[in-house]
Amino acid sequence: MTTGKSRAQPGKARPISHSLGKLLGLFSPKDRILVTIDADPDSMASAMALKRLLWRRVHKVAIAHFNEIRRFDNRTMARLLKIPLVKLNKIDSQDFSKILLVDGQPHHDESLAKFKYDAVIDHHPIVMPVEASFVDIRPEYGATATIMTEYLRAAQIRPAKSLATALVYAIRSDTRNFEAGALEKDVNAFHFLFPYANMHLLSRIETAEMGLEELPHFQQALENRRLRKGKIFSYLGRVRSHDTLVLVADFFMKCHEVTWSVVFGIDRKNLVVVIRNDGLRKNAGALASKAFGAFGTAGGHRAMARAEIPLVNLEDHLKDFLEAGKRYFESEEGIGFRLGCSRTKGQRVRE
Ligand SMILES: [Mn+2]
Repeated sequence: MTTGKSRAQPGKARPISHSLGKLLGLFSPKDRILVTIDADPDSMASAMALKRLLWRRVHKVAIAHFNEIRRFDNRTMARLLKIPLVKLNKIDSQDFSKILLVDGQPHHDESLAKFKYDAVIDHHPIVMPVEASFVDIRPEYGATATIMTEYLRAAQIRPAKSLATALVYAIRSDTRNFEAGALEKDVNAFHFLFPYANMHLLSRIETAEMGLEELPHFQQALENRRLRKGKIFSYLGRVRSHDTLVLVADFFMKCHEVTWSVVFGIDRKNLVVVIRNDGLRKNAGALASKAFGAFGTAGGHRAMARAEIPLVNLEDHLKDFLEAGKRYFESEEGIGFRLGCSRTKGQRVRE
């Protein structure tokens, strides 16, 4: 990394203490800083860490997100950790002397691309050059929160409870609880942060998966459930979003007797099927393609799959289709669908 105009250069090990000096060197006490994010746990935590790093070094720091925050865990995180977020379209960038971006790159969204950045700190792969006075992109890190934790450590800052909790959740979230792409650096950052984090806040954020408006769907899912030989089947009728079907399908899998969970529901103009299994010698993706590929889009992985069938393809066969679907999953060999297929307009598409 060089001073002045700098471009991201992957693959070079750069000591954080060196980068810290360069980063802090950008700012003066009169600066009014805008940090733009695509709000998710990693970007929110990274922006908080950046705000902490700049504390008493600049006049003020605002964190602005352009996206709608829909996920309940993210909303709970912002609320419980009191993350001072503002909506990007509600602010005037002219009020700020420097604009920063964390956990993303300008080309990731048009809302970000319109700014000229002073600093970009990120861990996503570099697919095109990123131009800013300061660029620190480390694709070898599982989370930007890990990079920011290293900055805090280099600056000898002990994170407050809410900041540490945010960073811990961000690392867990971006590395899918260390299942995907977790590296020694992410684990090290996690170990450093853990004693400062608040476990009650963390578990509250983690368990906040839904709102009360989902409960009637659960009630219906339980009433409609059919269980045979470890396979559970339910139809929820119309739902607000297919996320509800995922919540219900995952919920059924919590029962230790259940090996397959298949949940049907109607989301806008599609019949949506969410399939889960215990992942033991089963293939949900193959089953979804086989059962539903002829009617709409279907596919997925070994343990999870989804199919979306345009209602127009089923015409007035919805009831028969659901009945056939239930029988299909209940039968041990699989009996296949017998519907008026000649009348359907679907085609086989893999997800
Ligand atoms: Mn990230």
